[in-house]
This record gives sequence, C-alpha cells and structure tokens, in this order.
Amino acid sequence: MKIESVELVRIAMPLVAPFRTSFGTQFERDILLVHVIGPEAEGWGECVALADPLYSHEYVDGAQAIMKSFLLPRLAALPALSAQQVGQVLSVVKGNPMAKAAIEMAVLDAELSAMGASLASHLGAVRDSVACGVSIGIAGSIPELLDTVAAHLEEGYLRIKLKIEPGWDIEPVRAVRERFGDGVLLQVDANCAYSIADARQLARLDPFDLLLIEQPFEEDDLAGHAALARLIQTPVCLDESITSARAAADAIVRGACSVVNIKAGRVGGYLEARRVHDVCAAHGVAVWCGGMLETGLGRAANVALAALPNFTLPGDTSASDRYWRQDLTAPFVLDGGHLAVPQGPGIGVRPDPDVLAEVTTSVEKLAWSELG
Ligand code: OSB
Ligand code: MG
Repeated sequence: MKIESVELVRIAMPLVAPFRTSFGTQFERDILLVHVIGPEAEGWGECVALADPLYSHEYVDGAQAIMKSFLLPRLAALPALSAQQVGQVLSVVKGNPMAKAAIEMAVLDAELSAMGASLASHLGAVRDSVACGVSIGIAGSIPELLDTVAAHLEEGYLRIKLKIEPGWDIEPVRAVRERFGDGVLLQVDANCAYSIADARQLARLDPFDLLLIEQPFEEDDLAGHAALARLIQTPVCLDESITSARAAADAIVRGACSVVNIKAGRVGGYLEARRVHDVCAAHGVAVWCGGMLETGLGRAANVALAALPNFTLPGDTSASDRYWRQDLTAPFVLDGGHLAVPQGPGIGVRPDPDVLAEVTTSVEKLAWSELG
C-alpha cells in the first residue's frame, strides 16, 4: 500500500441529546479522523478518544500529537506499508491504543478498498446484519429514564443498557423491570464507579435478572472483579480493563469476567479486536461490540466486527439517529433491531463531502515523504 499524504481532520458533531455517564457528560463529540491518501486508494480511520481523559488515559489532542510526532513517522520510515504490520511496528510506542487503532483503520480501509474486499469479509464475518442494543445515559429522573427506554424499545432496539453510578443503580433498574417486564434484555454499565466495598449494594441487582454488569471497578482491579464475580449472580463483563487479547485471556483465567465488551479503539485496532474475539471464543466467553459514540465511519467498522461468530450478544452499535441529526456518512438505519453489515470495499462507507465540510474544525495535512 503506497501512501502519499495523510490528513488529520478534526470535526465537531453535536449529539442529539447529552450523554451522561459516571465519568462525565458528553454534549458533542470532538473527533479526530485519519485520512490516508495514496495513488491507488484512500482510507478513513476514526479515533475514538474523547475530548478529556476520563474514560481512559487518552484524549483527542493527545492522540493527534502522538500520531504526528511518534506514530506516523515510524510508519512513513518503512520501505513499504501493509495494514497487517501497523500494530507490530507501532508496538514500540507505549500505550495510546486509540491513536494506533485509528491509523490502522485508515490503512486497512485503503488497502482493502484497493483490493475490492470488504472489512467484514476480511475479518471473518458470518452474518450480514447485527443485533443492536442502545446505551442509555444517567437521566435526570426515573420518569425521564422510562420515557427514553420506551422510545428506544418502540424503535426496535433488542437490548437496553443503563449507565449506573452510586445513587443511580437499583432504583432505575427496578423501575425499568417493573414498567417493561422480564422479557427485556437489560444490562448496566458503571464505568469504574464502584469498589469492592460496594459488593453488597451491587448484589442487590441480582433479583433483576440482568444480562451483565459492565466494568463496576477500576480498570486495573482484576482481583476486585474476580472477588465480585464470586459474590453476585449477575455476570461480570469488562470494558475498560480489556486492553489487548492478552489482557482478555488474563481476565478470563483469573475469573474476573464471564463476558467481554470489545472496542477496537481500546485494544489498538480491529486486527487486535479480532484476536480478542478469538481468545474469548476459545474460552467459551461471549463477546459484544461496544461503542464510543462514533460517526458512520467508526460505526461501519464496528458493525463489520460485530458480524464475527462469537458476537452473540447485541452490541452498542445503535443507529445513526441515536447520536446525530446528520451523520457523516449515509445513515445507519435500524431494521427489526438490526443494522446491515456494509458490503462495499474497505469499511464500505465514505464521508459525505458536504457534511464533512460543515463539521470540520481543522485539517493538518502531512506529506508522507516528510514524515519518515
Ligand atoms: O463505557 O461503553 C462505554 C460511550 C463513551 C465512552 C464509554 C462508553 C460509551 C457508551 C456508548 O456506553 C456506546 C455507544 O452507543 O456508542
Ligand atoms: Mg462501558
């Protein structure tokens, strides 16, 4: 794959509604896109780092800086580049998986586009549509939450995930169960807001037959998650803690989780995400595809990933209109609770030039020959 230049494109996209989690509220997304341009093909990557380092240590300004100073120069110095090499070459730089993942996604998109192959087929997809859930932020009140859940069930979402934190856990779950019944697939996500001292409180979720509780404790607290898993009936799922395929294997053998949320950005790319999928499958651990409030670009790649065989639970791969009034790509539309897996070359979608122009806040254009 030959590259002539790369553009680091920053966009600002207002969310249709504020999204509140235990770590903060997102009103809009400030997103870094990586656009690689070569003589035969071009490719797009979406960096999922948020504006502030609150979900993980990464943040969007830092991601742009590390790409420019350390990641892109290492790739540009190679005599030739393939997507498959990106992870290996960049592994000498510590951390920064979201920055690395965005570059790998752009190179993969360009390379597969040149070959006429879809990302889904390249990753090993076994279905042409994926089951979708929706992640619902912490609401201002229980009635407000119930209205939001009702609207999403009406739209056809197959699973509801409630964000929780101390003071907003048992009551919202109870209210949703009472109003919508036992048939609704329901799970919760704490984004690290608890500690093992809260085990008794979290055990109070047991009667509500949740699919799982996602990341109750800090990222590095595998021992705590393993202890909790022994104390409560709700299956423990990890998000923030799963930083690689090795971390997934480690968490599983230690009994820290029985379900895994896979996010390509958090593990350094879609190719490592596939390895996480494979490790979990080998251990009989179900996985589902997480989300980071992506545009249609990242969503396209997530939906391709979610089409792999061991993605047996509905993902946080919601339709475009759950996030944006106007998506950057042709919108993803829910059809019977499912999104169609893009079949075109590469990630199968392209930014709409008019929308892109409207939301772009800056473009940094770098010549490949001057980076290496
Ligand atoms: O923990 O899964 C999370 C969004 C931003 C950061 C972290 C998380 C989330 C979500 C939203 O839950 C998932 C989505 O719909 O994209
Ligand atoms: Mg999560």
